[in-house]
Amino acid sequence: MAILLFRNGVLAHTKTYNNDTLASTSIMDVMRTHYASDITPEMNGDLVTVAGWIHEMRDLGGIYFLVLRDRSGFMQITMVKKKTDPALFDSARRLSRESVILIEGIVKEEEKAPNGYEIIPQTLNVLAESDSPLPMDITGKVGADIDTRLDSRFMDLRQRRSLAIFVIRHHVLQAVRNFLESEGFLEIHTPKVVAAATEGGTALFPITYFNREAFLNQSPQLYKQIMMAAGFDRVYEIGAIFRAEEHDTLRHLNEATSIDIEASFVDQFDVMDILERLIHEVYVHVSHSCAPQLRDLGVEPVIPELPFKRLTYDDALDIATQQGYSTEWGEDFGTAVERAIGNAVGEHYFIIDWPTDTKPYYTHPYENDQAYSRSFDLMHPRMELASGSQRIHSYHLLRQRIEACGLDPDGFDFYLKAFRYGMPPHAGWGLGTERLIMTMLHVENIREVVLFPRDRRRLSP
Ligand code: AMO
Repeated sequence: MAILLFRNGVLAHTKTYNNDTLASTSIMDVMRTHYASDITPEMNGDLVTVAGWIHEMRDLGGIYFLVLRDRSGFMQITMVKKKTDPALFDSARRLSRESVILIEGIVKEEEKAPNGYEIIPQTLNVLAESDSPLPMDITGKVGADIDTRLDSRFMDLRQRRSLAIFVIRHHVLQAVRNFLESEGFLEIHTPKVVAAATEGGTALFPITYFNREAFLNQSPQLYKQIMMAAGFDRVYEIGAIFRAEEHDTLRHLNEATSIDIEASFVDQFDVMDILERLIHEVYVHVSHSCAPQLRDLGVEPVIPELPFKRLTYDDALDIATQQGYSTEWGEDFGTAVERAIGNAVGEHYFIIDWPTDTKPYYTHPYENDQAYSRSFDLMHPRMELASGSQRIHSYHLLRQRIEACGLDPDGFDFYLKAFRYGMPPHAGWGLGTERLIMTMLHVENIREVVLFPRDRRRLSP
């Protein structure tokens, strides 16, 4: 491994490291002292070491500007020809955009510079040169379609807008964890390679597990329920779910991240209460913690008011009919119907009391009218965000429902077993992380809020 060090623009020396010494020695040589955001005009005269990517360069003949970008922002590096070592000046002018450099320089207060300061370099180390032309423009001058962006995702993610989304995603999940922990939930991790379908037999990705057939998990559903039999009382998981759906839409992925909870000795209304407070908390946390990122995205999330409206399935059906859409009782709502209801309501809302047959086998029917179930969906006006229910905890009823749904109870042995030796009443929900984020940030395409999305056509990068 070789590192080239330029001192005053001249190749000062080349160091060769073996793997053992690389970590300590090379880090010393590339020790950055400041991020862009750490530097202020008041540091006028201070020596700093900054590092990052060359975002832009402007050559005015006698003066050369580099805009250096790091995770925190941009810095203007200014070289006046007459005052700069000619070798350094020339080597700076030969640099290609997006090369990674390290600069030691003096901070100079400068009103006209973007942050009120510029850096006058004393040394410049080229740590990694970038090829050109670049696979896409990230300065915002030339737009790129989503496929071009995803094909070179590492480069696309260098854009402020992309970075902002993932900083916010980090904060969303931090808020989720803090909130659920404050409500007594324990974080768990369940298997992603499984033997049985969770949500019914469709939409499974089969894989070969040694010489047996296995599947990628569609949801932690069965395992989070088993954890209720284990007496863990309140659990949550943030993890990958895999859906082999053929959809090629702006709100479906084949690999998504689900936030799942399950809680014992509660009913569906208790977990709805947790869900709406969690959504509220996430919006508050992001509004407070992510002001610069929200500015980069040009959005101001409106914190939803509590409690959320609750429509029954039958109410929702009436609204759809009033809007000119007909849905048969017992059918799920299609996209257009969902939109029409969402437009009529105009804010987050729940649809409760779904027909039992539209929901999965584990959903508890109402005791007094088995055609309806103790179930709910949480809706944003644009789309469904979460679904959940009171679960069946009786072994016999669950077996019956599995059979009634046309599934073979023998395939669910490991799950059903947990219901035979003391399963408490329980309820829970699954919330799509990507849908929560895309609706909060007014992002059109779900692929934008996933680092490396998996959809019908995309398996790489
Ligand atoms: P459901 O299948 O409704 O319920 O999934 C829950 C939530 O996960 C998100 N989601 C998806 N997001 C993007 N692309 C997909 N293909 C996709 N599929 C699902 C949605 C959805 O509302 N086991 C139940 C949950 C429960 O009852 O606890 C379940 O998986 O936001």
